[in-house]
Amino acid sequence: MKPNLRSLLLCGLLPFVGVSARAAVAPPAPYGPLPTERQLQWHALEAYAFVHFTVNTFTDREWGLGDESPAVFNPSAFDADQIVRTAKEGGLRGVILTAKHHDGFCLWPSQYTEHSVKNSPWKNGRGDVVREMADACRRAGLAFGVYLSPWDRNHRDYGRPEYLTYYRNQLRELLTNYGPLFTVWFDGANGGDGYYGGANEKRSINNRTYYDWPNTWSMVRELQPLASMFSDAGPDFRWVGNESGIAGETCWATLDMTKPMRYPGGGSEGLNAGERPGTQWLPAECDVSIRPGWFYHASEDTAVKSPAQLLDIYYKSVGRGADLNLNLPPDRRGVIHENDVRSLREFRRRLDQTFATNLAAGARVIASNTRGGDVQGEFAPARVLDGKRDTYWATDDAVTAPELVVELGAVKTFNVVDLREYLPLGQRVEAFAVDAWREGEWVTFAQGTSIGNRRLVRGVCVTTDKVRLRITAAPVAPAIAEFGLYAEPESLAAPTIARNRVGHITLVADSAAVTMRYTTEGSEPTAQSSAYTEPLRLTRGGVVRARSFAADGTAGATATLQFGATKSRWRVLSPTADARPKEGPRLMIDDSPASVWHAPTAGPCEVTIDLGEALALTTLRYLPPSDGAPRGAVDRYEFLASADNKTWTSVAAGEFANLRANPIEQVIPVDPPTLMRYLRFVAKHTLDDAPAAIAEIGLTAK
Ligand code: FUL
Repeated sequence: MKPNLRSLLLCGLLPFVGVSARAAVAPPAPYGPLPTERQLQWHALEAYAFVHFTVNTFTDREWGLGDESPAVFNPSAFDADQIVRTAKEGGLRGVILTAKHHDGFCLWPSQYTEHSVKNSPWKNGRGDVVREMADACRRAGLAFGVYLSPWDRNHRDYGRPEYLTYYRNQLRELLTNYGPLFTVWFDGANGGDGYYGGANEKRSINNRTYYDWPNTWSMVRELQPLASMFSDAGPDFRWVGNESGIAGETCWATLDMTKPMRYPGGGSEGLNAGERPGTQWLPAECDVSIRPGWFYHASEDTAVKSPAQLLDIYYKSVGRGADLNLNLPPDRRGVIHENDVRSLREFRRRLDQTFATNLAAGARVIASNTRGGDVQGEFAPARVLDGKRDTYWATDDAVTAPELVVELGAVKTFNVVDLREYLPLGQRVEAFAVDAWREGEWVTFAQGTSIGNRRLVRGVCVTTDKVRLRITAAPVAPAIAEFGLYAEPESLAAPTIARNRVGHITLVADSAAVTMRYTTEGSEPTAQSSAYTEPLRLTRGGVVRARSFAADGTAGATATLQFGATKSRWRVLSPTADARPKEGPRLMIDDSPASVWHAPTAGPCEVTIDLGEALALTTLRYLPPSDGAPRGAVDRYEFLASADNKTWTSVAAGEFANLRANPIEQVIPVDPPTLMRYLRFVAKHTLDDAPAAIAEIGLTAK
């Protein structure tokens, strides 16, 4: 029987009349910087979609130059409902559309420029992608937001004060004509050169001062008070410092805004982990594309992230207290490609299965301390199991390292722990551990640091009937809103695909009891695909997709490996090895992304490679250094080909875009395939004017 006020009085435990065990206990005082109402709404979304769509979709670029004709924008079957439905079925709660990317082309008929959908053949110039997407979101019950690139490579006034008036006029159109926006996304990229109304020159601006952000932000506040604004440094949520979707293992929702680089475009230092205690609540957003690039490229149809990769990203973004902004780029039809739809659907199915049942629901929770001693009251331990993020268990002010024992009532098996703090009181917990009761003692199976909006710890399966949460470091009494235990559905692991230097590919499964089946043309392996019996010999590059099938026909997850032609017969003819043997030119063809060749001096440089045989090239590849600081990454290039190492023909030339934020392998399709024996790569310019750096040069051939 639970003790009530009367029994306590009778036992003499409450010695004097007038003191009530149910007397209201004050909540804990807030700690550190606190979220605004607007930010709390943003946190509640957790995951939403980015939609990158513009002329780049039709020119096969990542950054348009600004000189594209509006005539190239002509989706054959644009379907806003399909795009929004795909996002919704993927569990994403909003959509942010690139209303204008760096190329300056506007997806709505802005009255301030001719460079928009009104001059494209799509819907005879009467179309409005922003309107259709906003309406589709409303119909589907998803939040809608816009990306309006500050950098505009089309506009003649870019770099001058007049451009700001233009930018704000456009922003006003978006803020006033398309209903409520949940976010306005301000990109920090400012690359320099562009078309600029025909000037074709480099324009440098001072990121800190040029845009006069405070006045633009106040316009957004006035016209869309609930919209949260993104930039590298807020004002409402911050960049996570990479475009791979991964927040720091420790990720604070706070940042020190007194540091001099805290302005949009001011650099990524400190953004991945945040800063504690910080001066402002400025949580991280993990923006990442479901494909290698932000815009649709047919050449990436086989490089769509797998459900397993998407899950990993989810656990490392949403599961570390950040929001996930997952890019789904429409293709040239104007819909999300079947491969992306399939992957996203399976990702969601697995997440839904995992989080359908909280295995701790209905458990008995016993805390080492409860605020005011009232274990049934407002701050009761059981609040962590009520499924509400606005109720919480709290302790007395002096108790900063409490424990919570969760008696499950039966033996259960799980591999995911889910925690939330009560955000209106600030980010309070600095470290925690979770133990399982096993054979008469506590065994720690999960540990972590920051919690914030949500912390998911995903590990090996644990089987027990009793779990203990320990707050191991906190400057003040914790306020824990939710606690959950979940089991991911079991599935056959994807085979491991490996390739050796001469191009032999092996598949390895977790268990001998399965049959591995594979494809080499990009399609999903099915029960009819070839069974793996011996190493595959694919020396010209391509894609292998493999999947395990159990005896009963159940299929597991698919593994995908993209690779270029083998380089075992290649030789770098020039430059010849210099005085730095360890840093020799062979590093650019050693198939090791981590070893990078750096040119000895700054300025343009050329490398010539003998491929050992004539090959019919289908793609050319450049991998920049990808170790965080892409020093020397080549941003303007040319590839030339020769049959005899004497007469050279240019095969491809242009810009490698967005390498600072997303230093991934650059793949250039060669169409029609070109036969060549010798390959020359010219590094015409680097991002930072440092000597050119090449991690790998590669290709695929027919
Ligand atoms: C970057 C841009 O330069 C990319 O093109 C993309 O829009 C990404 C989300 O932000 O800074």
